[in-house]
Amino acid sequence: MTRRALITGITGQDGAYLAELLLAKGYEVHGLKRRASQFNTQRIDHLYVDPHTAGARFHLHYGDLTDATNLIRVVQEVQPDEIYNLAAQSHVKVSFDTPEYTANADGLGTLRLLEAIRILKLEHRTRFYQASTSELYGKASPPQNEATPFLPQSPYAAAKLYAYWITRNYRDGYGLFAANGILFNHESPRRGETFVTRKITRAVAAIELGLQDRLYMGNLDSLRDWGHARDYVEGMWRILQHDRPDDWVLATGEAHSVREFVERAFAAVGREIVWKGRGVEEKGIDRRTGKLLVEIDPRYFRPLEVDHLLGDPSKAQRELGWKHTTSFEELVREMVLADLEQIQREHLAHGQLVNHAAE
Ligand code: NDP
Ligand code: GDR
Repeated sequence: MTRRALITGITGQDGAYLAELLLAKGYEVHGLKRRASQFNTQRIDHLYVDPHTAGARFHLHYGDLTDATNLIRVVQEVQPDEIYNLAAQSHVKVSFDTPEYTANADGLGTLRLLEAIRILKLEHRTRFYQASTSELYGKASPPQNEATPFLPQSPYAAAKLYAYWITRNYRDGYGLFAANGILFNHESPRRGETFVTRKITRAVAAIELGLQDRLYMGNLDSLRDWGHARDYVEGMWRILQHDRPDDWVLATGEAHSVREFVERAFAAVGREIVWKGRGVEEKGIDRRTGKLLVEIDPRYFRPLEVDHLLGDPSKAQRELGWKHTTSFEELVREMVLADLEQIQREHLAHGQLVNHAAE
């Protein structure tokens, strides 16, 4: 029997990698996508198959985590063996501007899906994965593992804390196979452009191509445990294949500062950054040319910051046989090279459009 998965957040970074993985494993993949005024399926367009094609195994459904009746209908239609709840307002800084919406989508949205499973009496059929996060640890001292107490530092993390606990409650109270993956930061060339890694790699590529002068940054000193998203979606799948539902940390076990990410990204195009000044006056200068490349803009600081995340993935290594395969250095390099290629392509396409207009 073909296994059926429903992925919420399929149009996001992780949703796209997970859909690829599950299709390669022979699953029928259903995804929830939001209606938008412009196409929002760029990350999964290569997976699209005309639904009229015989044997099509990839299907999209309109939906939103804030709309319970719609979620019940989609879950009823799909009758999934596995649900991966990846949909979320996932930007920590934006959650300070939209705290109520973030709580609704990220917190209550999880409850709505769990209730859909219960209402439809799918408790013994459908396994549920919740995209929990290292942001739950907030101010907790590193290294963080499954036993570390949570100290959330943002509306995003507080909403995800509710989602974490409601997932556990449904597991313990109703016998659902409901698991939390507590994932540390994971990135890729498909990362959203306002997260720090992608913002840096796009800027480095644009500066290298002479299309941008400078990169404006927030806090350079926070430390993150960064891995590659492709490795982490493999971990999500393993979490739902385990013989019992549980909570799992996926991380690399290595932390690097934002500053180091900036240095490595510029190093990937052969530039060395020297730092001058302190605090908001700090500047990153190109050692060879003396050009100012990095400045601080306080608008990127957050009302609360998470200083040091460093995961201990030993439980997942031991019991799931999961380990990251991409190093920090490889990740930064892959992202910079991908952005060089993408920006060149975009620029060329734009240039061609201009030429057509002139004809
Ligand atoms: P993205 O921001 O790239 O993707 C989020 C997805 O959620 C998009 O498909 C988005 O749709 C969708 N979405 C947002 N709001 C709603 C809503 N109200 N209803 C339905 N869909 C919605 O996130 P990632 O892929 O990076 O992360 C996946 C999940 O894992 C998220 O829950 C995130 O919080 C969590 N996480 C991420 C980590 C990371 O480092 N990447 C680490 C730990 C946890 P649209 O495309 O229309 O915007
Ligand atoms: P994070 O990711 O908050 O860890 O959440 P983000 O890349 O936004 O920030 C990482 C760190 O970089 C600092 N920073 C900046 N961040 C952004 N976005 N833009 C800047 O200009 C900038 N300058 C410095 C931040 O202050 C922070 O310390 C991500 C998301 O994917 C969440 O959904 C997920 O749960 C966690 O990772 C694990």
